[in-house]
Amino acid sequence: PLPGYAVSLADVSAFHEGSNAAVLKDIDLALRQGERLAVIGSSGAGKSSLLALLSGELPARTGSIAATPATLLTQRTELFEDSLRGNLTLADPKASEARLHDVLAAAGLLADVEAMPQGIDTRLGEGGLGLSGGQSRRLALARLFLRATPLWLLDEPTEGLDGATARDVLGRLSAMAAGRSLVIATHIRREAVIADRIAVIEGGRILDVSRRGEVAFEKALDRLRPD
Ligand code: DGT
Repeated sequence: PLPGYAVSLADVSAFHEGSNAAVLKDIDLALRQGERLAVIGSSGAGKSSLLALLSGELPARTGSIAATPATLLTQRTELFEDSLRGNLTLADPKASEARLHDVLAAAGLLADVEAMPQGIDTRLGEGGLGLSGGQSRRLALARLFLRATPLWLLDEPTEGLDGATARDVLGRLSAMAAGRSLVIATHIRREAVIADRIAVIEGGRILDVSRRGEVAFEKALDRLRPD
Protein backbone atom coordinates (compact mmCIF):
# COMPACT_ATOMS: atom_id res chain seq x y z
CA PRO A 1 0.00 0.00 0.00
CA LEU A 2 0.94 3.67 -0.22
CA PRO A 3 3.10 4.94 2.64
CA GLY A 4 0.94 5.52 5.73
CA TYR A 5 -1.80 3.20 4.49
CA ALA A 6 -2.68 -0.32 5.62
CA VAL A 7 -5.05 -1.05 2.75
CA SER A 8 -5.75 0.37 -0.66
CA LEU A 9 -8.31 -1.22 -2.94
CA ALA A 10 -9.38 0.17 -6.29
CA ASP A 11 -12.23 -1.25 -8.37
CA VAL A 12 -11.92 -4.70 -6.89
CA SER A 13 -14.28 -7.52 -7.69
CA ALA A 14 -14.08 -11.03 -6.25
CA PHE A 15 -15.79 -14.37 -6.70
CA HIS A 16 -16.06 -17.32 -4.35
CA GLU A 17 -14.74 -20.55 -5.77
CA GLY A 18 -17.30 -22.24 -7.96
CA SER A 19 -19.60 -19.20 -8.04
CA ASN A 20 -20.19 -17.17 -11.20
CA ALA A 21 -21.71 -14.18 -9.38
CA ALA A 22 -19.36 -11.59 -7.96
CA VAL A 23 -19.54 -11.51 -4.16
CA LEU A 24 -17.70 -8.15 -4.07
CA LYS A 25 -18.17 -5.48 -6.74
CA ASP A 26 -16.36 -2.22 -7.54
CA ILE A 27 -14.75 -2.02 -4.12
CA ASP A 28 -12.78 1.19 -3.51
CA LEU A 29 -11.34 1.49 -0.05
CA ALA A 30 -8.33 3.11 1.56
CA LEU A 31 -7.47 2.59 5.20
CA ARG A 32 -4.77 4.54 6.97
CA GLN A 33 -2.32 2.86 9.30
CA GLY A 34 -3.89 2.92 12.79
CA GLU A 35 -7.39 3.58 11.49
CA ARG A 36 -10.42 1.55 12.62
CA LEU A 37 -13.16 0.72 10.14
CA ALA A 38 -16.43 -1.04 10.91
CA VAL A 39 -18.13 -2.84 8.03
CA ILE A 40 -21.90 -3.23 8.41
CA GLY A 41 -24.71 -4.53 6.22
CA SER A 42 -27.37 -7.23 6.07
CA SER A 43 -26.66 -10.90 6.44
CA GLY A 44 -25.05 -12.12 3.20
CA ALA A 45 -24.05 -8.59 2.15
CA GLY A 46 -20.39 -9.55 1.84
CA LYS A 47 -18.82 -8.43 5.13
CA SER A 48 -16.97 -11.68 5.83
CA SER A 49 -15.98 -11.90 2.17
CA LEU A 50 -14.40 -8.44 2.39
CA LEU A 51 -12.33 -9.62 5.36
CA ALA A 52 -11.34 -12.73 3.40
CA LEU A 53 -10.25 -10.49 0.52
CA LEU A 54 -8.14 -8.31 2.82
CA SER A 55 -6.54 -11.36 4.43
CA GLY A 56 -5.56 -12.72 1.01
CA GLU A 57 -7.80 -15.77 1.42
CA LEU A 58 -10.20 -14.62 -1.29
CA PRO A 59 -8.42 -13.53 -4.49
CA ALA A 60 -9.35 -10.35 -6.36
CA ARG A 61 -10.60 -11.10 -9.87
CA THR A 62 -10.22 -7.52 -11.13
CA GLY A 63 -8.90 -4.22 -9.82
CA SER A 64 -5.89 -3.56 -7.67
CA ILE A 65 -5.35 -4.54 -4.09
CA ALA A 66 -2.58 -3.75 -1.66
CA ALA A 67 -2.69 -4.60 2.03
CA THR A 68 -0.18 -4.92 4.83
CA PRO A 69 0.11 -8.34 6.48
CA ALA A 70 -3.12 -9.12 8.32
CA THR A 71 -4.48 -11.54 10.88
CA LEU A 72 -8.09 -12.68 10.61
CA LEU A 73 -10.15 -13.41 13.72
CA THR A 74 -12.99 -15.51 12.36
CA GLN A 75 -16.50 -15.82 13.80
CA ARG A 76 -15.89 -19.34 15.00
CA THR A 77 -12.88 -20.12 17.15
CA GLU A 78 -11.06 -23.16 15.82
CA LEU A 79 -9.70 -25.11 18.74
CA PHE A 80 -7.87 -28.40 18.58
CA GLU A 81 -7.59 -31.46 20.77
CA ASP A 82 -4.32 -30.36 22.29
CA SER A 83 -3.09 -28.48 25.34
CA LEU A 84 -4.03 -24.85 25.84
CA ARG A 85 -0.37 -24.10 25.16
CA GLY A 86 -0.53 -25.98 21.85
CA ASN A 87 -3.68 -24.14 20.87
CA LEU A 88 -1.97 -20.85 21.60
CA THR A 89 1.52 -21.36 20.20
CA LEU A 90 0.27 -22.31 16.76
CA ALA A 91 0.00 -18.52 16.34
CA ASP A 92 3.69 -18.11 17.19
CA PRO A 93 5.74 -21.26 17.82
CA LYS A 94 8.65 -19.20 19.13
CA ALA A 95 6.71 -17.26 21.77
CA SER A 96 8.49 -17.23 25.13
CA GLU A 97 6.85 -18.31 28.37
CA ALA A 98 6.74 -14.67 29.46
CA ARG A 99 5.01 -13.64 26.24
CA LEU A 100 2.40 -16.41 26.60
CA HIS A 101 1.78 -15.21 30.15
CA ASP A 102 1.38 -11.63 28.89
CA VAL A 103 -1.11 -12.42 26.13
CA LEU A 104 -3.17 -14.64 28.45
CA ALA A 105 -3.29 -11.77 30.94
CA ALA A 106 -4.21 -9.25 28.23
CA ALA A 107 -6.99 -11.55 27.04
CA GLY A 108 -8.35 -11.86 30.60
CA LEU A 109 -7.70 -15.60 30.71
CA LEU A 110 -4.82 -15.87 33.15
CA ALA A 111 -6.85 -16.56 36.31
CA ASP A 112 -8.92 -19.19 34.46
CA VAL A 113 -5.80 -20.92 33.16
CA GLU A 114 -4.11 -20.89 36.54
CA ALA A 115 -7.22 -22.51 38.04
CA MET A 116 -7.05 -25.42 35.55
CA PRO A 117 -5.58 -28.74 36.75
CA GLN A 118 -2.42 -28.55 34.60
CA GLY A 119 -2.46 -24.80 34.00
CA ILE A 120 -1.41 -23.92 30.47
CA ASP A 121 -0.65 -27.60 29.80
CA THR A 122 -4.26 -28.65 30.45
CA ARG A 123 -5.58 -30.54 27.45
CA LEU A 124 -8.70 -29.35 25.66
CA GLY A 125 -11.19 -31.68 24.06
CA GLU A 126 -12.10 -31.49 20.39
CA GLY A 127 -13.47 -28.06 19.46
CA GLY A 128 -12.23 -26.61 22.74
CA LEU A 129 -14.36 -28.91 24.90
CA GLY A 130 -13.96 -27.84 28.52
CA LEU A 131 -13.95 -24.12 27.79
CA SER A 132 -16.96 -21.83 28.07
CA GLY A 133 -17.93 -19.61 25.14
CA GLY A 134 -16.31 -16.62 26.81
CA GLN A 135 -13.13 -18.58 27.57
CA SER A 136 -12.74 -19.84 24.03
CA ARG A 137 -13.29 -16.32 22.63
CA ARG A 138 -10.61 -15.05 25.02
CA LEU A 139 -8.29 -17.84 23.87
CA ALA A 140 -8.88 -16.70 20.30
CA LEU A 141 -7.99 -13.17 21.42
CA ALA A 142 -4.78 -14.35 23.13
CA ARG A 143 -3.89 -16.08 19.86
CA LEU A 144 -4.60 -12.89 17.92
CA PHE A 145 -2.42 -10.90 20.34
CA LEU A 146 0.52 -13.17 19.46
CA ARG A 147 0.17 -12.15 15.81
CA ALA A 148 1.98 -8.84 15.57
CA THR A 149 0.64 -7.90 12.13
CA PRO A 150 -0.14 -4.21 11.46
CA LEU A 151 -3.70 -5.09 10.40
CA TRP A 152 -6.27 -7.09 12.35
CA LEU A 153 -9.47 -8.26 10.67
CA LEU A 154 -12.22 -9.08 13.15
CA ASP A 155 -15.40 -10.91 12.20
CA GLU A 156 -18.06 -10.21 14.86
CA PRO A 157 -15.50 -10.53 17.65
CA THR A 158 -18.00 -10.57 20.54
CA GLU A 159 -20.97 -12.30 18.94
CA GLY A 160 -22.57 -14.74 21.37
CA LEU A 161 -20.98 -13.25 24.49
CA ASP A 162 -23.07 -11.75 27.26
CA GLY A 163 -22.97 -7.97 27.61
CA ALA A 164 -20.43 -7.78 30.44
CA THR A 165 -18.06 -10.32 28.85
CA ALA A 166 -18.41 -8.62 25.47
CA ARG A 167 -17.52 -5.20 26.87
CA ASP A 168 -14.52 -6.69 28.67
CA VAL A 169 -13.30 -8.47 25.52
CA LEU A 170 -13.81 -5.34 23.39
CA GLY A 171 -11.92 -3.18 25.87
CA ARG A 172 -8.98 -5.62 25.80
CA LEU A 173 -9.05 -5.79 22.02
CA SER A 174 -9.14 -2.05 21.70
CA ALA A 175 -6.18 -1.60 24.08
CA MET A 176 -4.06 -4.25 22.35
CA ALA A 177 -4.91 -2.83 18.93
CA ALA A 178 -3.30 0.54 19.68
CA GLY A 179 -1.33 1.61 16.61
CA ARG A 180 -2.74 -1.14 14.40
CA SER A 181 -5.41 -0.88 11.76
CA LEU A 182 -8.68 -2.68 12.41
CA VAL A 183 -11.47 -3.80 10.13
CA ILE A 184 -14.46 -5.08 12.12
CA ALA A 185 -17.33 -6.82 10.34
CA THR A 186 -20.32 -6.50 12.59
CA HIS A 187 -24.04 -6.09 13.10
CA ILE A 188 -23.73 -5.12 16.76
CA ARG A 189 -23.57 -1.48 17.83
CA ARG A 190 -21.00 -2.00 20.59
CA GLU A 191 -18.49 -3.32 18.03
CA ALA A 192 -19.01 -0.51 15.53
CA VAL A 193 -18.88 2.30 18.03
CA ILE A 194 -15.11 1.83 18.51
CA ALA A 195 -14.51 2.59 14.81
CA ASP A 196 -13.34 5.85 13.22
CA ARG A 197 -15.37 5.16 10.07
CA ILE A 198 -18.28 2.92 9.12
CA ALA A 199 -18.67 1.37 5.68
CA VAL A 200 -22.12 0.12 4.69
CA ILE A 201 -22.02 -2.83 2.32
CA GLU A 202 -25.04 -4.32 0.53
CA GLY A 203 -25.11 -6.85 -2.28
CA GLY A 204 -21.31 -6.87 -2.40
CA ARG A 205 -21.01 -3.09 -2.94
CA ILE A 206 -19.88 -0.39 -0.55
CA LEU A 207 -22.83 2.01 -0.51
CA ASP A 208 -21.59 4.58 1.94
CA VAL A 209 -18.65 5.41 4.19
CA SER A 210 -19.05 7.84 7.06
CA ARG A 211 -16.72 9.25 9.66
CA ARG A 212 -17.26 9.67 13.41
CA GLY A 213 -18.92 13.00 14.04
CA GLU A 214 -20.94 12.89 10.82
CA VAL A 215 -24.71 12.44 10.88
CA ALA A 216 -24.40 9.41 8.57
CA PHE A 217 -22.15 7.74 11.13
CA GLU A 218 -24.84 8.04 13.83
CA LYS A 219 -27.47 6.84 11.33
CA ALA A 220 -25.33 3.81 10.51
CA LEU A 221 -24.98 3.03 14.23
CA ASP A 222 -28.76 3.25 14.61
CA ARG A 223 -29.16 0.42 12.06
CA LEU A 224 -27.28 -1.97 14.32
CA ARG A 225 -28.45 -4.31 17.01
CA PRO A 226 -28.29 -2.53 20.36
CA ASP A 227 -25.85 -3.96 22.93
P1 DGT B 1 -23.29 -12.51 7.75
O1 DGT B 1 -22.04 -13.12 8.30
O2 DGT B 1 -24.46 -13.46 7.70
O3 DGT B 1 -23.66 -11.21 8.40
O4 DGT B 1 -23.04 -12.18 6.18
P2 DGT B 1 -21.83 -11.43 5.47
O5 DGT B 1 -22.22 -10.02 5.19
O6 DGT B 1 -20.57 -11.64 6.23
O7 DGT B 1 -21.77 -12.14 4.05
P3 DGT B 1 -20.68 -13.17 3.48
O8 DGT B 1 -19.50 -12.42 3.02
O9 DGT B 1 -20.46 -14.28 4.45
O10 DGT B 1 -21.46 -13.77 2.24
C1 DGT B 1 -21.70 -13.01 1.06
C2 DGT B 1 -22.23 -13.92 -0.02
O11 DGT B 1 -21.24 -14.85 -0.42
C3 DGT B 1 -23.43 -14.74 0.38
O12 DGT B 1 -24.29 -14.79 -0.74
C4 DGT B 1 -22.87 -16.09 0.68
C5 DGT B 1 -21.69 -16.18 -0.24
N1 DGT B 1 -20.55 -16.96 0.30
C6 DGT B 1 -19.92 -16.77 1.48
N2 DGT B 1 -18.92 -17.63 1.65
C7 DGT B 1 -18.90 -18.41 0.53
C8 DGT B 1 -18.07 -19.49 0.09
O13 DGT B 1 -17.14 -19.92 0.77
N3 DGT B 1 -18.38 -20.04 -1.13
C9 DGT B 1 -19.41 -19.57 -1.90
N4 DGT B 1 -19.63 -20.13 -3.09
N5 DGT B 1 -20.19 -18.56 -1.53
C10 DGT B 1 -19.95 -17.99 -0.33
